[in-house]
Amino acid sequence: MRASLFMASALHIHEDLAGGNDAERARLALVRARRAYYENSDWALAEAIRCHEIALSLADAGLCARARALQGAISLHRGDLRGALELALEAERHAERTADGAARTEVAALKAQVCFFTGSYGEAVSHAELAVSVSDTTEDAGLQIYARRATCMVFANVRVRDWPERMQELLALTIDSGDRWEEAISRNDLACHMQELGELEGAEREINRALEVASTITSGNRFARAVIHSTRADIRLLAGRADDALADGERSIALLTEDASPNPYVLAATVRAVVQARMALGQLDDARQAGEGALSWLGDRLPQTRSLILSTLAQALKEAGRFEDAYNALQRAAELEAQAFRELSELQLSLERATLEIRAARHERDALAAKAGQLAEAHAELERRADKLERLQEQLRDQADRDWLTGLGNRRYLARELERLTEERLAGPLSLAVLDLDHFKSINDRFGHQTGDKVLVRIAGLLCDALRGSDIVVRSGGEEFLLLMPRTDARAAKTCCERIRAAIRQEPWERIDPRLDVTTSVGIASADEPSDLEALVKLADQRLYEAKHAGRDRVVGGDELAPA
Ligand code: GH3
Ligand code: MG
Ligand code: MG
Repeated sequence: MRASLFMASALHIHEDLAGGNDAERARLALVRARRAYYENSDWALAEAIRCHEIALSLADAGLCARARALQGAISLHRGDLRGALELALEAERHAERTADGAARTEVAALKAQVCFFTGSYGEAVSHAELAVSVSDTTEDAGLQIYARRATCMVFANVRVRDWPERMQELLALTIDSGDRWEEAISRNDLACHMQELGELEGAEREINRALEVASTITSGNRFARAVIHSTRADIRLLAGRADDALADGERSIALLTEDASPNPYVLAATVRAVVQARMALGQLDDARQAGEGALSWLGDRLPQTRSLILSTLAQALKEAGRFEDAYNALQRAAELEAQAFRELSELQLSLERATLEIRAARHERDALAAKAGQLAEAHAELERRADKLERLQEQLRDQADRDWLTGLGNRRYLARELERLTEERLAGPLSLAVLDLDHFKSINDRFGHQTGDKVLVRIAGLLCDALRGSDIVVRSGGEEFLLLMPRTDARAAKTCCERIRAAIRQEPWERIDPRLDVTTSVGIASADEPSDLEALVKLADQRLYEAKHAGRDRVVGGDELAPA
């Protein structure tokens, strides 16, 4: 009946998976399997394996980690600690490569349990805390409950200070979420806690509520009921109600063994309760039979659990006066303890070795990342410096191209501009004027060199004001300037230069000195399609010379292309 019910739900899931995104569907399937594995571990295991294959084909590290973690949890549930450990380590390696909160939670929860079972309690608690805190960074209430459920037994057994509060918190979460299976198990855990505190009445009340809640679940409650009956058997044993305890224990065993691979920890604890109950009832042979039955069922698995059953049996035999049998049972128990110890040490060693390897890999990865960061920083610094150098170079070039007194371009600048204009082969006419102040030597002589400088600065200002943006003006020598006027024919150049000559003549020089007068001579050379700019400069120079000879304060040239 139950098997067919689960098969139906499995089919249902497969139908769901028919459309939509593969990874998303696998994640959904994993969540369902995670919820169901206590009650139907065969189906959940098959789902986990299937999802792992999908994860591999999608190369999805987060999904790989989750599928392996679920397989590990199921292995643990079935008592296969070694298998669980290997799966946990594989899952952890996958989880290293992902920020997936669910994957990190599930892997940490599994590692907490594995560490606990192998006796690494400190590690167990830190993984458990990690699982809970990572689950809390997600919005997933189911995951938060899962993290707490899986780590509950770690906190409780290690006896962390706040474990009773943690248990209450988990119960409240399960009630909020409306998940009755989880609520029933939480009440069971609470009842265990009360029993340990010796509050047997409260424990009985809580365990009865747990059973009530579990009974209302319509699909998949066999394991939950088995656990609850097992707990109630212990409570009733302590309360001196051996009859009731025996009934609960037998009920629990019947429910557990309906499963082909029952949880051996729960089974062994229940067998122990049954043995003790039968002893209390004076049914020594039945007690012994129950114990031996469980031992043969366990075979060579779980030596520690078998040792527990044997020491319970030894107690019973001793009380019955069968000292030799009691001694033999204790002897076997001691051997099993030693074997369990060896196995655990070996597992602990491989766990620690793997943890070290993972840490080393993480360290290496961090070191690489740090190195990459340093390189990027150095690279950025180099770029910043290169930029600065370039700016500096620009400034220097600019300074080298400029006349310090007037701020105009200098000869170097002129040479570059001439070269550029030659290369660009500008279409249209071009005019060039050479301008030289008249009798400047005598200005210096009469008014002083500083006044001469002021005149030069003012002349530069006048020239800039008179020219267009596309014109170029440079100070080509002491009191000599050169004007380059692209797309300007001779006539326009002449007009412009006459305007400049007049502006210089009319400038209120008395502002510098009341007796000061400044005039200028200009030579112009123009060409329609200039090819030899050097020749044009030479021609303008010649005309300047002519202007000087003709009496100064005049413009010569600018007639080449003038209309007749
Ligand atoms: P001309 O009309 O024939 O051009 O006569 P000029 O006196 O202007 O020509 P000349 O070449 O004999 O003298 C130019 C003078 O310009 C000589 C030099 O002292 C002066 N001079 C050159 N550079 C500067 C400068 O930066 N500042 C000052 N104050 N004077 C300068
Ligand atoms: Mg001169
Ligand atoms: Mg001069």
